Amino acid sequence: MSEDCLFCKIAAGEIQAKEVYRDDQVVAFEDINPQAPFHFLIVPLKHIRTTLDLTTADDDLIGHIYQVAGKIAHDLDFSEDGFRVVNNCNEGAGQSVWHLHFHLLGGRDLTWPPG
Ligand code: IU
Repeated sequence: MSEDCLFCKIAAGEIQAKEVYRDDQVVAFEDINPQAPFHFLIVPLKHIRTTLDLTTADDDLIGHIYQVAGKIAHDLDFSEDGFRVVNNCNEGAGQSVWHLHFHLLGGRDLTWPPG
């Protein structure tokens, strides 16, 4: 756990979030500023600052995150209409919280390319 990291505190249960999924590797919760009818953040319990800090030791974790994304979309019944998994890496791409997270978006038409 990293001191003063919001998502570490949510992962540790010290700050409440509207959780939709949790296991021994990740927690997923509603984004506080949703950009789609379904907008969740899938966050590893382990503190990783950005995508650039991943190592081969995290390969299974990243695979697991994608599997969890599909499970949430399926369980909440928006998988068939389409969904998107997004990771913003560094400020230029819009990263604002410095703990690795994946946005899971669905429930509306998602345009391409993203802004
Ligand atoms: P970003 O890719 O780092 O910009 O995503 C951070 C997300 O975290 C963003 O969509 C925020 O709305 C969201 N968020 C949140 O859900 N709860 C919070 O307390 C804070 C940010 I601060």
